[in-house]
Amino acid sequence: MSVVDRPPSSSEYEPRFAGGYDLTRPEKRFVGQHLFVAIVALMIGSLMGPLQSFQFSGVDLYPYLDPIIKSYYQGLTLHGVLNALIWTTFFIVGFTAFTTMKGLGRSLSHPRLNQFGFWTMVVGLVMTAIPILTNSATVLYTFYPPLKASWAFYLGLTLVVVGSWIEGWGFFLTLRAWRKDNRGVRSPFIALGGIINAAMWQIATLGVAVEILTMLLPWSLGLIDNTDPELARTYFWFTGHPLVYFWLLPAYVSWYGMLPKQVGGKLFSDSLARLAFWMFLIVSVPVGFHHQFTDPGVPQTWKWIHALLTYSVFFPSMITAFTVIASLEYGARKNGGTGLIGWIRALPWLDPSVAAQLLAAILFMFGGIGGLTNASYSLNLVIHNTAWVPGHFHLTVASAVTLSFMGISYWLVPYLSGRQLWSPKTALVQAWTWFVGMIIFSNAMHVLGLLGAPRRTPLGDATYVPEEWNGHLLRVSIGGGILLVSVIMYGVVMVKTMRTERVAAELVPTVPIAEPIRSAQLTPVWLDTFKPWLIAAALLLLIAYGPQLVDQIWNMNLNAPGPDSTPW
Ligand code: HAS
Repeated sequence: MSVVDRPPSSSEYEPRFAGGYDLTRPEKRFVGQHLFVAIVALMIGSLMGPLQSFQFSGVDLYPYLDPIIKSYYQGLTLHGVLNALIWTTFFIVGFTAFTTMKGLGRSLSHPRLNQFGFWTMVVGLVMTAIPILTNSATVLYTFYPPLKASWAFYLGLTLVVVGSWIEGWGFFLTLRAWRKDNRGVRSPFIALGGIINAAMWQIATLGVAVEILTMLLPWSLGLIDNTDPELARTYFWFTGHPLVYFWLLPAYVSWYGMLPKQVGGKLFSDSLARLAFWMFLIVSVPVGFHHQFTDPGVPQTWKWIHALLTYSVFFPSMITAFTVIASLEYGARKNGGTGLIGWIRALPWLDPSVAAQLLAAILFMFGGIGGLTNASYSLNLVIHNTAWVPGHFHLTVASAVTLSFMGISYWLVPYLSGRQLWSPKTALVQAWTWFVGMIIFSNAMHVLGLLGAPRRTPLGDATYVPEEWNGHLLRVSIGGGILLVSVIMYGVVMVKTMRTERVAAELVPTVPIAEPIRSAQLTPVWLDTFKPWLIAAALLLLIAYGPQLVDQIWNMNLNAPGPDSTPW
């Protein structure tokens, strides 16, 4: 049997990669700082998740956490903010700094600007965390008014966003400098993909920036007495839906631009990869009303337009499914894989980084199908505000994204730290336990949603629940328990990796960068140019949001006072 006939065993695990520019020690440290904050946030936030899931089957551990965590909702806020907002944002910005430098083969053009952005994010994180921990910001990660938080929570989140903008400017300036020196050359995909995501983020976060600065911050400071919950929700979902693609696109950078190399193949189509990213830039934002199908203040026509646009954001994911699977198949067949689907076995399943990302993508197929269900107005009326919705987003942000980021960190952390991954076998088991735990958890949540169980509710406290819920509530707890074990394993692998001795440079994993099958130079120029796509994004946004925003702002109804005061 030749070496290519079988996947490598976990002891042979060694990520494959292209050479090129090696980041300097300070640059590696800078990226590593982002990852450090991200992983610490994930670990703390993730401890809260299983507590909620145990609560569902009546095992209430919250009283044991008093006085740190006083209620289910404080725990849920910590879970949502740390996992959905902080782990993701810090990992994404750090990873984008990495792909910008590695992809363009040069240092950041304005490193001080990026450092300033990073520390702004850190200060924002601390400001956000203090009121959550002191129970003065128990408003969940969507912070809808009239729930009111301390002003520090809103200001802190604003700083996290502003810091990520500043880092984004650093990435644009670096790309601009690279383009000046490389006229006529197509921008390397991994750098461009990350920077398109940063551009989309700058547009997307305008909604939440206006919401906080014009409404929530002055309100929490006592400068205005009331808010308009409907307008606040419109601003929030202007940002809230593209937020999910801000989470997803870095995983796509890896699936398109790195994973094919890890499986021994090439990127099937550079053009399709770029097309998918540009499509996300234009259609990610004007879909927010699909979160507001049941809001009385939004006319049906606008809900219909946004539902239609939501189906258009489905296409770049279908392009991704096609191109990534084709790239994987190309690699697997090169490794001796045969058969219509038999080639799947020839993928290097024992490489924990590859396995984590493949499992993440498989779960995403189901998360995507659930997303399309949500987007249908009629079906949404059945599942809105039920346990189905957390079922959906645990397959997407907590699987497609989080499990991919874990997989990426299995080569990235060793590369940055100059060490080897500690116990690839444990890392492999971690990826599989996440996969199994998430299937049990999410499936139970989806079913509970269809049976009418509400989301964001400590169901274990109900004195009566329909009998048919009971088995599923238990499955939620079992899934949550497996996920807890898995996240602890992830933490152990990361800590132990950082505690191993540094190894000689040639033993350190290098960066997997996939070459396209057909030279990127043959990709049309319009797939490498920001201008037409930014204009299209602005126009579509104006059409899809302009009239409704003008109407809602014009008829602003500041009628929700919220609680009298906040503790500080
Ligand atoms: Fe969603 C609610 C619609 C995608 C996250 N979503 C949420 C919430 C979150 C979230 C957090 O229309 C809750 C917000 C809250 O707290 O209220 N979502 C969609 C649609 C998509 C979608 C149409 N969502 C995501 C992603 C998320 C995310 C991605 C995070 C990262 N979502 C909704 C709607 C709601 C909603 C409504 C509101 C519900 C309500 O009423 O409250 C689409 O983008 C999905 C398209 C994706 C696909 C899957 C393509 C598959 C791929 C994998 C290929 C496989 C490979 C593996 C490569 C069609 C690309 C091969 C493996 C081998 C071994 C060969």
